[in-house]
Amino acid sequence: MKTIAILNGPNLDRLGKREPEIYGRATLADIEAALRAEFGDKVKLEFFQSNHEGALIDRINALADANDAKSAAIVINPGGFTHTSVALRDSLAGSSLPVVEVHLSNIHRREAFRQHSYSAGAAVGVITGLGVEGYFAAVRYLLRS
Ligand code: DHK
Repeated sequence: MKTIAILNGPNLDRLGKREPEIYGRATLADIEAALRAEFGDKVKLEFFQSNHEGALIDRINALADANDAKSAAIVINPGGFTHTSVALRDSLAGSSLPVVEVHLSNIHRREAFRQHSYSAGAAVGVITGLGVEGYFAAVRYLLRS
């Protein structure tokens, strides 16, 4: 069975409480439960959230060392690291795994500093602004590809 790692970056541990008018009211636990209910019988889902850049990179690198592109894929919402982290981008690009980047909000409708993503260049595609549905669409795509 294929493994899809759902990685979430800084401050996404506070989903549901943090600026709900932007990020919605669903918590990360709600999202995990809904994804497991929908896809749990089709794919091995692994969830990981960290507020630390290095911890996310360690997780991506471990996933890459343990798998190839046929057996694993990544869905990542890098949070604020989207707009700052060359190191995270390098880790994703170097993993050789298919990556879909997800943002709950539409980063292109927001502040100018959010409109550039370092990590997007390492992704097959980016889903931005569809809220929780973005995670579902990403997993669905990776399952079919
Ligand atoms: C989440 C964050 O934490 C922000 O730093 C990004 C992204 C947008 C989101 O929309 O999910 O700029």
